[in-house]
Amino acid sequence: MPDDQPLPSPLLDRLHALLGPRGLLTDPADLEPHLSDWRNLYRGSTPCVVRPGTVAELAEAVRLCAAAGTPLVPQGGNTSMVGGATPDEGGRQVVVSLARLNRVRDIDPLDMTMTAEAGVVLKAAQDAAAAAGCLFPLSLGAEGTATVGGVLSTNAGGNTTVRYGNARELMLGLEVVLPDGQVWNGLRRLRKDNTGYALRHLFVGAEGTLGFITAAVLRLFPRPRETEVALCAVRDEDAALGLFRRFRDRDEGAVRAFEYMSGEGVGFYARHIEGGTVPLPGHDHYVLVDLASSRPEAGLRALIEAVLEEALEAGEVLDATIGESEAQRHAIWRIREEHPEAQKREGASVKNDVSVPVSKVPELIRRASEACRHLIPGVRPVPFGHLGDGNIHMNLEQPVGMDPAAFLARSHDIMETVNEVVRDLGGSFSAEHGIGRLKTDMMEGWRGGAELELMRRIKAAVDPQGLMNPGKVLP
Ligand code: FAD
Ligand code: 2HG
Ligand code: ZN
Repeated sequence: MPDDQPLPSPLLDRLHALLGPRGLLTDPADLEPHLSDWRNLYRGSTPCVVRPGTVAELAEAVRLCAAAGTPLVPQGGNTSMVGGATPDEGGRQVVVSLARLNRVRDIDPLDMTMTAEAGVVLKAAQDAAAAAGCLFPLSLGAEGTATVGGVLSTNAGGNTTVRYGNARELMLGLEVVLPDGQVWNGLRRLRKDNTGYALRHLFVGAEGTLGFITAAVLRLFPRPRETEVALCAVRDEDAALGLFRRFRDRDEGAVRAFEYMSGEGVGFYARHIEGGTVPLPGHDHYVLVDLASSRPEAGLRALIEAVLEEALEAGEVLDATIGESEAQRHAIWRIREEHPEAQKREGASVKNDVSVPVSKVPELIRRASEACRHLIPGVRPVPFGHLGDGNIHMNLEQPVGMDPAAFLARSHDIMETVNEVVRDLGGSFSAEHGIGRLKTDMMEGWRGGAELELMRRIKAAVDPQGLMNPGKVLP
C-alpha cells in the first residue's frame, strides 16, 4: 500500500469485528490523548487506537495489520521523554494501547516473582508487591502513569537503580507478540536459564521496534524495615560526589537512592509546585540521600548521622535535615520528584539525559553548564538526577524573557554542546529515557559502524516488513 493512503476500510471493519467499540477507538476526541507526548515535542495523527483486552486479541489484530502492511505504534502510559510512543504525522500509523492488559497474573512471595501484564501501571505493580509483603523497587516520577510494558521497553532506570539496577535487571521472563502476530511465551521465572541467545533481553530497551511486550516476570525483594531520607545542602559538585563515596564506603548496600539537584532547580520547585516549601533554602547544590534496609535494627539513623557529621566537619555538607516521619520523608522526595513538572512550568527547556562514569559527574556538570552559557548567554543550567548511577539530566532552561520558540530552535546546538562534553568524558548521549524519535539522528555518530549495522540486521530479521514503531530508535 502506498505511504499516503489512509487505513483501508476492510481492515478497519475486521478490527472492529475483532475488538468491538471498547477495543477500537476512532472518535477524534478519544484519539486525542494518544497523539502527543508529555513534553509536547511531537503531535502525530492516527486513523484509530487499538486497545486489545487479551493477548489473543492483540495477536490477531497484529496479524491483520501485518497482512495489510499497516505500521503500529505501541503505547503504554505515554510518558516517553523522547517521543517514543507518538505516531508520526502521516496518518497511517495505528496506535496500539496496552492499557487494558492490566492484570497482575501471579505473585509468588517464595520465588520472589510477580507476573504482570504490560498495561499494569508501575504504582499498581508496587502496591501489589507490597500487599504480598514484598517490594518491587523500580521507582520514578511518572510511576502513577507509566506501565510495566513501557518501563521494560525503555529499560527505565529511575531513583533506585543505584541499588536494584535498571528495569532489565528486574526482569526474568517475557511474553511477546511478534510483528507477524505470533505469541512467544518466555514467561520463565528462573534465576539461571542459559539456553542460547537471551532473547528476552532483545525486547528490553527496544522501544517497541521489535514487538509488543504483553507480560513479564518481575523480580521482587524483601520490604525495607528501616528507611532514612535526608536533604543535604552541599558545597559544590565535588562535595556531592564525596558524600556519595562516604555513604558507599560505610555501607554500600544501604544506599537506595542518591540524587543531585541544583539550587536553580530547587528554586523552580519552590516557585511552581503547590505547597513547594524547601527546608534548606538558598543553596547552590543539594543532595537527597535515601537509605533502606530490610534487616531488623539495621542502625540506619546512626549511620546517616555519623556520615553527615563527618561531611559537615569536612566542609562538604553545609546543612542537612533528616526526615523524622513518613510525611517528612515524602516531602523531601517531592522536591526531587517534581523537578520535571517545575521545569516545564518555568518555560521552555532542552533535556539531556546523559551518563558518564560516576567519578566524572562534577566535571560533566561544570563543563556542560559553562559551554551552554557560552553558547546562549543567560541560559539557565538545571542539572539534576541520579548521581549514584552517573546519570545526570543535564537540562537547560531558556533565558528569562527569551521567546520559547527561539530557544527551542537552538535545541540541536544545545544537545550537541552537552554531548561533546559527554563524549570527552567517556559517557553516553542516552542514559535511561531511550532514543525514541528525538535522538535517532545521533545514532550514526555514537553507535555507527558494526554496532548500528548489527541492530539493523536484528530489526530486519525480527520485523522484515518494518512495521513496528517506524521512525524510532534506528535512523
Ligand atoms: P510509553 O511512553 O507509552 O512508551 C515508551 C516506549 O516504549 C515507546 O517507544 C513505546 O512504543 C514503547 N512501548 C510501550 N509499551 C510497550 C509494550 N508493551 N511493548 C512494546 N513497546 C512498548 N524514565 C526513567 O528511566 N527514569 C525516570 O526517573 C523517569 N522519570 C520520568 C518522570 C516523568 C514526570 C515523566 C513524564 C517520564 C519519566 N521517565 C523516566 C520517562 C519514561 O521512559 C518512563 O516514564 C517510562 O519508562 C515510560 O513508560 P510508559 O508506559 O509511559 O511508556
Ligand atoms: C527524572 O529523573 C526523569 O525525574 C525525568 O528521568 C528527567 O525531566 C527530566 O529531564
Ligand atoms: Zn531520571
